[in-house]
Amino acid sequence: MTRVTELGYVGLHVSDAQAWRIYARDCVGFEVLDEPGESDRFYLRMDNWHHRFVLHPGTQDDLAYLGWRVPDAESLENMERQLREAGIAYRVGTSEEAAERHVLGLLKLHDPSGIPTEIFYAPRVDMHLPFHPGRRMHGKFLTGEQGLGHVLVQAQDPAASYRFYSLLGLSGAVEYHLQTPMGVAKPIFMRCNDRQHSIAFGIPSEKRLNHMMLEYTDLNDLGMAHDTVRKRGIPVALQLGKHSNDKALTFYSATPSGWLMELGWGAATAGAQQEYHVLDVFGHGPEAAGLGLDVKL
Ligand code: MBD
Ligand code: FE
Repeated sequence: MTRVTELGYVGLHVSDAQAWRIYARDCVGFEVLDEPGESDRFYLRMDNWHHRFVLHPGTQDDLAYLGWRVPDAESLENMERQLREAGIAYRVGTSEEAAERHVLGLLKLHDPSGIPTEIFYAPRVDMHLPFHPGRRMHGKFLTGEQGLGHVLVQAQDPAASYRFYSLLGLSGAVEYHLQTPMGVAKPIFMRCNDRQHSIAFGIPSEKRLNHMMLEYTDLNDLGMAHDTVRKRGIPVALQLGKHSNDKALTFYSATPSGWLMELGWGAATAGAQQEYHVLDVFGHGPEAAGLGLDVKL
């Protein structure tokens, strides 16, 4: 079986590009990149990849696409066969579409909730343009073989999403039973490398994207992000706390698009055996309600 190896890139529709540029630089530490002749979009960098995020300014505020990496052209062909045999509709991206994403090849399809999904190989890595953070940083973003982070997305039918992402080569299970205003949620967490999870779903969400998680290698960078978010009065949905599954110290604050950014540090790598939890280790106390994560952690 061919498996995706990481969540490699993410596209976002954003309605307030200027707010995003400021937030990305000052709060998170992203490098903002503008390419000549591409006034309809801009990029966010976290490492030496050409980009990890593409922001498409417009009227919406939601996920535009998720990009999952496979090692090489042969793996992409094998993935194609895997999708065909499972009866999943997909399209081979044209060379123009590959160039648009700065990759050498890709497939385009949709997950069962309609989330545009791309499977690609060979991202452009700009070794001549080493990552230059938008604000001072003590360390780096934890990417590499663990991909850019994780997303919690909408799943109208979690069992169907589980089957879909399993077909892409991710594995996982229900890892929490959580109290929500709408009853007990049983979110599923799925992985494709050492990162404890690259995608999760099963918490009711209005937007395609509930939150995005990025991880710093140095606790001081999480502290600086937290200070900046607090100084600017950005709403915090869940205060600093430590998750029981990935053991990461994180907090969740609102992005200029309304969905949440989970910034973290210190996650453990994925264990071999499944377990589930009903509460977190400590913290993650609720603060600003109505941002999509009114769960008791
Ligand atoms: C996570 O990253 C998360 O977002 C939730 C809700 C629970 C455990 C880990
Ligand atoms: Fe998360």
